[in-house]
Amino acid sequence: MERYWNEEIECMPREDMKKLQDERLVAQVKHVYENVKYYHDLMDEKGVKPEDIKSTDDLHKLPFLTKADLREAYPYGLLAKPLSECVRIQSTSGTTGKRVVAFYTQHDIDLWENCCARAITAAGGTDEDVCQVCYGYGLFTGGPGLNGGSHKVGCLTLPMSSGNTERQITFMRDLGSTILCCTPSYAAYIGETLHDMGYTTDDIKLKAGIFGAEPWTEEMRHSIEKSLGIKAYDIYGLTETSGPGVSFECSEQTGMHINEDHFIPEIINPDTGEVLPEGEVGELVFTSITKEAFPLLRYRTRDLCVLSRKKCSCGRTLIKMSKPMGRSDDMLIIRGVNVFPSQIETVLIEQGYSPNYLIEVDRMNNTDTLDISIEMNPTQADSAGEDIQMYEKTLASSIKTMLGISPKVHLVNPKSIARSEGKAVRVIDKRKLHD
Ligand code: DLL
Repeated sequence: MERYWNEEIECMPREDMKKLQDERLVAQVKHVYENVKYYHDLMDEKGVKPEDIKSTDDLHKLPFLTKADLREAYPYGLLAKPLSECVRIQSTSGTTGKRVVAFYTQHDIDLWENCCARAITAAGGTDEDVCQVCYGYGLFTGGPGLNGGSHKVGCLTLPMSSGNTERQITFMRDLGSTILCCTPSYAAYIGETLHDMGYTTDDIKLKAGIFGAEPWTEEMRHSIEKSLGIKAYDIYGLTETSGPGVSFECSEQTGMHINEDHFIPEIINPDTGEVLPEGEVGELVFTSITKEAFPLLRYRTRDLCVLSRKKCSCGRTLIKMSKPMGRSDDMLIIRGVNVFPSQIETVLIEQGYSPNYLIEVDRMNNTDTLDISIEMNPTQADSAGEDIQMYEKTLASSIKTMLGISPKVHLVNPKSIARSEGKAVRVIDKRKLHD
């Protein structure tokens, strides 16, 4: 039986949800216009007044906000509440440029944790569960968000943070953890370590995982589900809109339900800004209609995906977004061809390799080069040189079929590629160093 954290909202008829969004949007635009000079100026520049926004049908009239705006307004320029009412900051893990800092009132923390509680409940979580949270804690939103959601649901919460993987497994076994929250790449590493320590899925009690914060493929999902003996659920979010829990997967696992009572999604053409109809791939844009301290209107996430209002068997009426195919700025353009790391991941897991790989892009004699290091399977490790060359050729040809360009594939020793405890780094683009 499907369980809901807030059935009234999660299964609300579309017309009622639209009415709720209309009211909240009108109030939010007024709040932002009156309290955030930066956005007030953007609206004035575009000639839009709060009175022009009468419902969600007018959303397209508002100006976009981008990461560049957040950097320009750093640190306090987009704050919509006095500091005396703010109780927390979180920040992005970005390594380039200024960090993005998001602010929360107690109301904002509550709504965020409730969104995470919806995700945990959709994954089957109840107050009987033991929830092991191995996302990073601190400025990163993963640990604090799922920790808060887990408390709300009433799970016994293990605030492990990431790292020290053998200790994670010891706790998981000793305390009988039933739900695991971490990045998919760390979940894969935990599964690998479990088996390396001589255990099987019979030695643990896990039943579900709530994995997000980075792109991952269906093939990766199946591989994690098998190695940990669980059902793996996707969860999405970004620091700018609060953190994890903007959307979450249900039992149907065909996309993530967006918490539309808090976040209005749009899909736009990333080049022209034009709003695209449902079903078309484009850049996801969010307007947060309930946040007080850091309410972003029409924030461009740079994540590429598709929205769908197809009826869901779980009973939720919340719109669904597809797994993001990656960020528009993560997409590699190699010899003029668009390449997402996830395409390579699909091929290698399909062919029975582990999801441990590293993509290196460089430029030699004005031509882009693509080198992919992939770990051999332990059974291949003792193969003769010619056999390894044959495996490499087979992989290279499948990847060429997928991408349309030829890579150089290097099979490397098992366990020689660094494992990730948080967001995996799968790409090194050396061309940027020459620019
Ligand atoms: O990654 C928040 C989060 C924590 C989400 C834990 C889920 C679980 P940021 O560090 O600000 O916040 O990074 C946000 O990560 O714009 C996407 O590009 C990517 N991302 C997040 N979730 C997913 C997902 C957190 N499920 C950026 N699938 C977003 C693919 C994801 N990409």
